[in-house]
Amino acid sequence: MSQRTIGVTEVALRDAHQSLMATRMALEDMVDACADIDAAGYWSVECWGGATYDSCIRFLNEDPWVRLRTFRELLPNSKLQMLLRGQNLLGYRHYEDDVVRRFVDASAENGMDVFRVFDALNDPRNMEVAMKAVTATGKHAQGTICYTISPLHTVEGYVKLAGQLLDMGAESLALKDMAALLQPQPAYDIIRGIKSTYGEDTQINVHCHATTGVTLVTLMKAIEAGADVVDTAISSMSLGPGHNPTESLVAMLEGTEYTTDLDMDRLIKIRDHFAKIRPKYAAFESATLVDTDIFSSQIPGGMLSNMESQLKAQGAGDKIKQVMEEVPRVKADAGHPPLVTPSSQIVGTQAVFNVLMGKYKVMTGEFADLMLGYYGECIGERNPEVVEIARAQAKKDPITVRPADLLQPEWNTLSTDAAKLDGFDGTDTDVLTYAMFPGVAPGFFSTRAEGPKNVGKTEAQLKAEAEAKSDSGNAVTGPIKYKVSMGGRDHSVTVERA
Ligand code: PYR
Repeated sequence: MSQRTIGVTEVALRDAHQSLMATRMALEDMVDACADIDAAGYWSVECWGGATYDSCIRFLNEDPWVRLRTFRELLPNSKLQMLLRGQNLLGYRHYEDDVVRRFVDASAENGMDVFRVFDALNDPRNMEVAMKAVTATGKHAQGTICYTISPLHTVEGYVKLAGQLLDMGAESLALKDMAALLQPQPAYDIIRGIKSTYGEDTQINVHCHATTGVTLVTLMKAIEAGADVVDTAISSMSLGPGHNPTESLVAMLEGTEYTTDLDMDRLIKIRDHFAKIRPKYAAFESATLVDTDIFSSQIPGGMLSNMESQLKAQGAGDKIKQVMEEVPRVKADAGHPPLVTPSSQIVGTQAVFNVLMGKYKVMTGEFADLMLGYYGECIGERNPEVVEIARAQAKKDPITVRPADLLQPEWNTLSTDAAKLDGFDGTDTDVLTYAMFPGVAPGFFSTRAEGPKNVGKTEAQLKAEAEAKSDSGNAVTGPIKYKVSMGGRDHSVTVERA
């Protein structure tokens, strides 16, 4: 039987720890796995972008560019892959085009190969500059379709979006299912639709999270429909709000017309490495394993835990169910955007405000911007009444132009402001760090010389905890009976904890 080889992107070094442990994994906990990852036969290794940049400077005192260069050095035979939020780069607002181009150029120069470019609203105008910049560097520009479900989202709509991404020069397409909403049949239909419309050689990469429990089957159907590459995480870094296990994919394809080029001996070594590392970060893990409520609430796992902590901070932990019901309503008012950074935070926070303070009584600045078009266009019309409230609160008019068209050149000002900061190293990459995180960068620059901080537990701490646990396992918890002999007579005494 001739077999088609399915490429695999390993996400352990980026999205797996972003989804499972709040992006806290330090570089030093990844380096020892790199030789095996490099030799395992992956199509690409996702290792940078998404929330890792923010986490590096905010929590880990790590220079993200050093992280990228280290991966480049340790993974010489691999294509390095990143997740880029289109015009938002790795931050949460739109940047002016020159800043976008400089960021892409610097990433390519520092070793990035595959740029998965997405926009939270699926607005192609917010991806175009980044995609063209990637193509200009000669690197791989991957255009992304963020998958969501709503009365307006159809297979035909996704196929049309794929065409727009191909027209702007996408070398491949990613079907990105960040909330594990992509069921097997729609995956099959979308991929067949794209391949039959634009050619069977249109490369499609499929990214699914595992949270709803259905998506290993989705990957199988996607492969049957012609998907070329799928994303998985090594088993010790998989499942829950994360991704499907790499070794399970390999096993699933046995006896079929499909195979992978992966070397199982290497996979086992990678698995064993992360099995040792993962417990260090247990404090950051969410308890979610499988959650099928996501099909109705559409709230991805990461967003749910954010909302829970927002509510608890307001002493309203009991309101979570109301908020979960409010999210789809707010999403509909906003024109049905997919829920992914930053739209997930914007919609989620507004839903919390609506439940706590009354419907749109208080609107966040970001939600007002979303309603007024400052993040781009959504598939659906925005609720005109809510647009009016946004206009009144934000004192701004709605726009229909590409949001970045309204921005003035900002590189010179950013460079001048960054140069005033203690610890600024004079590089363009430091200016980019300041551009994306002006609130966090000054603190990071001033402490950078102290070196990276590992926020996971040490091996000694884990050992002490395990010992304490096994001691408490031996400890007696229930009442104990003693035989006491007094004056030649035996008495039975029961001693119980007070
Ligand atoms: C991010 O933007 O960080 C995602 O993982 C979607």
